[in-house]
Amino acid sequence: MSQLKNKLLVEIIWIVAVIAILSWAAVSNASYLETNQNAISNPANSDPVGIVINVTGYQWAWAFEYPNGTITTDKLVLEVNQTYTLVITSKDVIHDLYIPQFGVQSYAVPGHPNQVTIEPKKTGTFIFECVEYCGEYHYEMRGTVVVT
Ligand SMILES: [Cu+2]
Repeated sequence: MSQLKNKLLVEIIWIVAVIAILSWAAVSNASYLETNQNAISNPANSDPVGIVINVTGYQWAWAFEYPNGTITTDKLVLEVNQTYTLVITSKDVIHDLYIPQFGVQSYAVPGHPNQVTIEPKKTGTFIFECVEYCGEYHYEMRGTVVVT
């Protein structure tokens, strides 16, 4: 009988511990994304919001074109508290832009632009990378997002 009680106690401790750990992970993840950056996915046919940056993936780099015509490769420069729409496409094969600290992941598909709206809430240097295997030098498709 007491062995059964012990098993029940262990079972209850396990259930409570798992719920506590998962709750902590969910809350800390949500607040991390909330306090760091803010990203909203936009359907490609909706109007872009804020400053438009054309993002082109190609084998094997990313090009970011700003409204004044400046193009940077492998570095995305943004201002804090400014709204941007990234219009993401590809010159060749399918790529996938991933900016983990912005909660952004979007395919770059030739002839089919995807839009993501972001508003950096914090200054700093973050990373981006391609997360769709796109050929021999796929691993070179990474760089930094600099928020000033
Ligand atoms: Cu790629």
